[in-house]
Amino acid sequence: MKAAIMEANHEPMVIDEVSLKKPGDHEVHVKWKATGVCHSDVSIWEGKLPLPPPAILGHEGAGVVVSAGKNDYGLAAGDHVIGTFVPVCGQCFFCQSGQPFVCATAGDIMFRPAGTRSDGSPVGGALGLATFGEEAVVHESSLVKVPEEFAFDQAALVGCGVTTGVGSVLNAAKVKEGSSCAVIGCGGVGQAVIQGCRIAGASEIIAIEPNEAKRNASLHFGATKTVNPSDDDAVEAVKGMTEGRGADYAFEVVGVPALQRQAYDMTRPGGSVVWVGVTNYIDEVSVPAAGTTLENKNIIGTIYGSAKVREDFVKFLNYTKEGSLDLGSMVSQRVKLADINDTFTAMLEGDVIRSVVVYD
Ligand code: CXF
Ligand code: ZN
Repeated sequence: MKAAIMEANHEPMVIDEVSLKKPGDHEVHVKWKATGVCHSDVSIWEGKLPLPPPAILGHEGAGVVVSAGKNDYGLAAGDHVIGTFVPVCGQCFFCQSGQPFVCATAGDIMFRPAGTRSDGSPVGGALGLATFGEEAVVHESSLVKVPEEFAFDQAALVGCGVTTGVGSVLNAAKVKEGSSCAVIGCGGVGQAVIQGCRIAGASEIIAIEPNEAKRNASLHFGATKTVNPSDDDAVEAVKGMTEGRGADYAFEVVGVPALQRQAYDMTRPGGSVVWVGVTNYIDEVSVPAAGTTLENKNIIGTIYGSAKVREDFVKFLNYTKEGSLDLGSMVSQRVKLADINDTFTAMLEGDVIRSVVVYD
């Protein structure tokens, strides 16, 4: 099968043949039908998130099971699946405590080798999924079976951006109806946060984003007001839109410490600051210690929308059927695998919400 291989950080990925082993027990051979290109793929490519080359990136995929070894989920040829970039073993302390998004097996499975090249050398794979290859042999914990009725390009987005964004609102922050929400960063995940706030019934949704096209898109997804942080001080702007108090909830969806602090500063006393974006590993952020206690500010970190993916993937797909979640408009462009490097350029230039690679 063909795959886009990152041979070195910052270098264009190359399309090459990769052979997969046969699925053993607890493994599943998947033919990906579509994969989103997520900003975390770019972060891995830039060396900001650890994954040594050579490796097949991609972790936002939906596809069809080709064959399966003996497995605990009854997965069999023909099943439609979405990859979960945090595997869910169902057995560990965290899975059993209702927090599968920090499953103890994640570290092992996320760095599984993906396959071998024609010279016999091994190639790694991102987050146990390697969706920038046409096919993959993955661990059973990395897949969620979904109904066949959903389009693959939209189902793929549920594998990362949609679940991260919508889940951070509904599962982590538990946004209340009628509340005010500020969202810093309106890429794919940010727009999903905005949609989540709309679904939760927030009455004010303030989108903070320097890119004009993304600000305009945010209005389509549910933002009630926008702020261009290149023109205006975002903290003052949000306070001005919330009777001077600050927002009930502020989401940081970029992964920059200074913006995490801004989210803190634009949150009202008693409100919740939600850190969705992932910073570089070595970054730290400081907030007022006494102020946090005295103003009763809640700082919430959330990974993967704090989702129970085996329930939430289907729940979010059903929102699209009911019309409350618009996934179609999140797909900015559909491309072939050969165009993968262009999707990185487009993302770095800030022009797209989501590029989706569609496989034959
Ligand atoms: C990230 C979170 C950090 C590890 C890689 C995946 N989430 C979404 O892209
Ligand atoms: Zn992602």
